[in-house]
Parts: sequence; structure tokens; C-alpha cells
Amino acid sequence: QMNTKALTGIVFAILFAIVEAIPLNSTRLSPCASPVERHEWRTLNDTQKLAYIEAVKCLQSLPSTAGIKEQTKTRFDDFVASHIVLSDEVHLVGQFLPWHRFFIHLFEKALQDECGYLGTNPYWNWTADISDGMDSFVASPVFDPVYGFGGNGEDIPGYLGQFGNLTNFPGWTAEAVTGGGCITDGPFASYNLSVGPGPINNTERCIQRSFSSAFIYTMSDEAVANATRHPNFEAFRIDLEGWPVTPTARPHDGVHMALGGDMTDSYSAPSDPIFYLHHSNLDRIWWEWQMADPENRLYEVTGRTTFDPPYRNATLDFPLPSGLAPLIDVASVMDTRNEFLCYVYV
Ligand SMILES: *[C@@H]1O[C@H](CO)[C@@H](O)[C@H](O)[C@H]1NC(C)=O
Ligand SMILES: *[C@@H]1O[C@H](CO)[C@@H](O)[C@H](O)[C@H]1NC(C)=O
Ligand SMILES: *[C@@H]1O[C@H](CO)[C@@H](O)[C@H](O)[C@H]1NC(C)=O
Ligand SMILES: *[C@@H]1O[C@H](CO)[C@@H](O)[C@H](O)[C@H]1NC(C)=O
Ligand SMILES: *[C@@H]1O[C@H](CO)[C@@H](O)[C@H](O)[C@H]1NC(C)=O
Ligand SMILES: *[C@@H]1O[C@H](CO)[C@@H](O)[C@H](O)[C@H]1NC(C)=O
Ligand SMILES: [Cu+2]
Repeated sequence: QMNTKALTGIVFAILFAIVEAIPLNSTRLSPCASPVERHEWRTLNDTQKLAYIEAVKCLQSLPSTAGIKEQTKTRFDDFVASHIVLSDEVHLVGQFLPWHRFFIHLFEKALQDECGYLGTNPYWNWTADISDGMDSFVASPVFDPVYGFGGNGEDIPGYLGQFGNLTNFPGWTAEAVTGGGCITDGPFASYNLSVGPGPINNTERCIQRSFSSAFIYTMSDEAVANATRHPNFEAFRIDLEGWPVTPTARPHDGVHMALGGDMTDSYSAPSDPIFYLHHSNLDRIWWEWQMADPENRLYEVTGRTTFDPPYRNATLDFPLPSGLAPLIDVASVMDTRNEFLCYVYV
């Protein structure tokens, strides 16, 4: 008898084969007239921070419309569902950065169009929060209980994370891992998720975090520079995304692991609203890398399109599905200043 996971895998393999067969134009879209600015969380004033938080809470109160999973209750969870069903297609592959750029854009657009949000999606420059190790990390303005996303999960003694003892991550010990339970403060402490965790479950549950000091090193200027120093997209995107393609953590997976809880779930990570700030920061790092040599890098995309064989290479006409909006191709998200995306980072 076939289990649900295998069945889900087959259904998505078929869907994806259909999606891949749709020819797209690989058009380089026109530039937009005046790109809007995305800002770092701590540079927003309190009014702007609350406006973003209220808009996210608004998505958490609107009913689901995407129909990606029948259990999905809210618009916020539509995005979690999209990431769950596409996770295996959009990580550890060449389209990792393009797909997440598209995904953040759709989330930002939902905040604006469906919740009247007038701002843009902020990013979290975690490099600014590690000067004093874990002390400065937990004191980050993103964890503020009023003007932020609340702090660590409730402490579960001995908690080692959903992956247990991770020998490939230096310093992963019970002392390094704190929290583990539901977040207890901040605007999202009472939110009940309806989809996830993992690829198949749909369990009503709180947002969880387990802060860990074992990953602070992945947030340093040096860790970012280790990725951005590469002149080719292939080495850059691999050194930004990290484990298990790299032997140890890199900025992308390191920050997921440092926050712990839902953020360590490669399927339902967007359960934690901080996901959108972390991935905007990765998007900013990619954008700055592109801008350092636009002639060669603005439309450069490489890498396998699947983690497992048979392999083909990511190209500008490769389709990006979401279940949330019409399909677009990779070319449409390469330049953030085009008429589709129309933003820059400051
Ligand atoms: C916050 O910033 C916005 C945009 O610059 C500005 O319009 C608003 O007056 C500021 N609010 C406060 C309370 O400083
Ligand atoms: C991020 O933080 C680091 C460390 O404080 C700082 O050097 C860098 O300029 C910041 N970058 C942005 C875009 O905020
Ligand atoms: C979340 O679920 C718990 C347990 O099922 C329930 O007690 C609580 O009222 C729910 N909270 C919200 C905001 O729906
Ligand atoms: C999903 O549910 C199954 C069956 O209830 C359970 O064994 C498994 O641990 C759950 N997975 C996650 C990631 O919670
Ligand atoms: C950066 O790369 C150098 C050389 O490979 C390595 O020794 C160092 O540990 C890396 N730094 C981080 C923070 O990953
Ligand atoms: C993908 O690109 C690599 C590197 O350029 C090349 O060696 C390989 O043959 C390509 N694979 C396919 C299926 O085109
Ligand atoms: Cu992801």
C-alpha cells in the first residue's frame, strides 16, 4: 500500500512535469518608472513597524483562497501551504533564489492589495545583531514583543531541535539550544497555524522557536563575504544557501537554524513571519551581488533544477510555480527594478 507521502510526491512530480512543459517567453521585462524601497527592520519607525505587523495579522485573519491544501484556514497559511508543496522543488537548486524572490514579492503584494499595507516588505540584517554573540542576537529589534515578532519559544529543558544531535554543526549542544516550545510573547503568540509541520501534516499549532548559539558564525560579515566573493552564480548561490550541499551551515540555513522551531522545517518554515524578513535579506544580498557586476550577473542563472536526477539546468525560461499567482519564468525576477517587481534595497 502506498503511503501518503509517496502519493503526494507522485502528484507533485506529475504537476511539475506539466508545469515544466509549458513554454514561457524568457522575456526581459521593461524597467519600471520608480522602484519602491525595501528597508531594514530597525530603520523603520514604530508606526511603520506596527503597520507591517498589523498587515501580517490581517493576512492571518483573512480566509484562505488559494486552495493549495484543503486544510488551509487563512491567507497567511496559503503562503505556508505553497512553500510546503513546492519545498522539494525550490531548495538546493538553481532556482532557489529566483523562486524565493517571487514568493516574497507575492507575500508583499498580498499585504498591500488585501490588507491595505502601504509599505514594502522589510528585511532583517542579522549581521547587525551578532557583535556580542547570543546576547546581542536575543536583543535584536526583530524580537521586540511590541515593535517586533516576539522572542524565543518556551523553554523545554534538554531540547535539541527536531533533528537531534547534529554532528556537522560545530557547537550543537543542549546548552547551545534554548527554547523549543511555543513563542510566548509578541503579536503572533496566539496565532494558530493550520498546515504543516513537515510535508504532509496539517496540525493546528502555535509558532515555535528554539534559539541556538551554534549558528551565530553563519551571520557574520565574513560568512556573507565568503558567498559574495564568488564571481559566478553557481558558487555564490551554493555558499549562500548552505547545508547539505555545503558540509557545514551557511547564512541561509544558519539563520533558519539559529531561530529554530518552525524555521528549521524546510517545508513549513514560513509559519514564522520572520521567514519573510530573513529571505528578503538573502534577496538583498543576491541583488547587491548582481549589482556589483550587472553586465555579467543580472541575468546569470545556473544550477540543477532538481535535487535528484534526471538533471537539467536552470535557465531564464524555467517556470516558477506558486499556487498563489500565475506562472512566471525565471527571467521575470532577475532584475528587481523591472515592471513586475519594481523595488530596490536601501
Ligand atoms: C514614520 O515614518 C513615516 C515615513 O517616513 C512618516 O511619514 C511618519 O511621520 C513617521 N512617524 C513617526 C511617528 O515618526
Ligand atoms: C548590516 O549590518 C552590518 C553590521 O552592523 C553593517 O556593516 C552593514 O552595513 C549592514 N547592512 C545593511 C544593508 O543594513
Ligand atoms: C488556538 O488553539 C488553541 C488550542 O486548540 C485554542 O485554545 C486557542 O483559543 C486558539 N487560539 C486562537 C487565536 O484561535
Ligand atoms: C506528522 O504526522 C505523523 C503521523 O501523525 C507523525 O508521525 C510525524 O512525526 C509528523 N511529522 C512532523 C514533522 O511533525
Ligand atoms: C570563510 O571562508 C574561509 C576560507 O574557506 C573559512 O576558513 C572560514 O571559516 C569561512 N568563514 C565563515 C564564517 O564561514
Ligand atoms: C548543465 O550545465 C553543466 C555546467 O555547465 C553542464 O556540464 C551540463 O552538461 C549541463 N546539463 C544539461 C542537462 O544540460
Ligand atoms: Cu524556502
